[in-house]
Amino acid sequence: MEHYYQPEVECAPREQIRAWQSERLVRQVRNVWENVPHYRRKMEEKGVTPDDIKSVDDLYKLPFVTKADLRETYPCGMMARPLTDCVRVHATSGTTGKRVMGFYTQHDMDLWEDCVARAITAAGGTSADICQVAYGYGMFTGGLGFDGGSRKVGCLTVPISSGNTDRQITFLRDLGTTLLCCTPSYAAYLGESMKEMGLTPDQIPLKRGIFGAEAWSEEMRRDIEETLGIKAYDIYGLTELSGPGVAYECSEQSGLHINEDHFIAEIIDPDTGEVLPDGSKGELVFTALTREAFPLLRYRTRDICQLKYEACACGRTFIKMCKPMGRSDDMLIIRGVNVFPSQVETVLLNHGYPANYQILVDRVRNTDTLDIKVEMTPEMFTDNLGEITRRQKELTEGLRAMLGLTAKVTLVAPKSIARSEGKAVRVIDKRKL
Ligand code: DLL
Repeated sequence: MEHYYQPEVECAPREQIRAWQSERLVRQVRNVWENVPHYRRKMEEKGVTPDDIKSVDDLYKLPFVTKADLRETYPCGMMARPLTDCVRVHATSGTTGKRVMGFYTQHDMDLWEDCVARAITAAGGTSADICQVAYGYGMFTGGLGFDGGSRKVGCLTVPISSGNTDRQITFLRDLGTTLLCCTPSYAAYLGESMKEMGLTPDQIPLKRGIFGAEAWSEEMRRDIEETLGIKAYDIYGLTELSGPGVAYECSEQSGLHINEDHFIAEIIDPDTGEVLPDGSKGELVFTALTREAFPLLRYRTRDICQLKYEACACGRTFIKMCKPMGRSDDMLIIRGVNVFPSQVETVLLNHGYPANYQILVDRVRNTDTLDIKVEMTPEMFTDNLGEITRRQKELTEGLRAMLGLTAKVTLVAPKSIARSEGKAVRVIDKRKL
């Protein structure tokens, strides 16, 4: 039994979706040309005018928007509406010095919440669900984005926000929460904490979870599903394009349907900017077709991804993106080798280490060092040094096979690496300091 929130859109014929996209693109390009001087300048530099854009086929003619454009025009320079027309602003944390703000009219809020409602419904959520929103509320888009979507579906919405694990578990049990929304790393942590309290999956009322805002592997999905006794679905989005709900998983759990009536996705070569053929791996670029206040065209996300064009068994006709494989700017270059944190995570999970880990990179006497701290779970904890050395060696071998690099692996006691309630901090690169 498949669930849809807006079947007339989510399952529309491909030609219809393309027609919507072309019509909306033409309108949006004109809107941006008339209202966003920075982008108009970029178009003029490229020799493009709105008359050159007649359909989706002309998209490639438009200039990209990058984080640098957002910085240059911070905070309001890419807006197409005055602040007085807006009802909401969200922002990224800006811990890396790259704060981004996004603005919304009431219309933008409505469409964004529809996207999140589609995601909740695709994950099997209905008005009978009790939805605990454990993403952070506030400037981060996770909490309030899910809040809006959950209320649209008609779920009883629990706006608990992130953190305070004991309180999360108390509400979850007292209310009988059936749907949990938070980052995957926090879901794993909640699962671990409940296991320690002696709760088995059948004693946990949860049925499903929608987790996103950071990369997580299939191995991590299996682990969360087992500990919490749920089905775990992925959701993708970014502040620049509204927040959660740009793409969402359905019952097939094999890629995330892109809300193509609102966003056009492209895959480009991150080095040359060239659009790559269907099915290639590269940088994901989005064009926002319906946003009024902050309409970005061809926005470079820095996320490395692949698009899937095959028909989906769920009946939705929107194309799918695979789980993002990392960010082009998250990629570490260690002793000349490209390393994505997700590759390290896959090796650890394949070797049975579902808990926390941290990647530390430094440079000693002009040579990069790679140290990986891996937490043991309470069940695997031992103080037998011989056994620890054997396991560390085994992991070092596994990592060498995956990365082509030798890492120094240290197994550490359960819960000795600090937990994050939002996005996990997995990499500490001291070379940049
Ligand atoms: O993380 C919005 C969001 C909130 C998505 C809640 C899903 C759930 P930002 O803080 O602007 O927005 O971060 C956006 O996070 O470019 C990706 O690199 C990463 N990201 C988001 N979702 C996923 C995901 C929110 N499902 C950046 N898998 C994006 C992998 C993700 N990475």
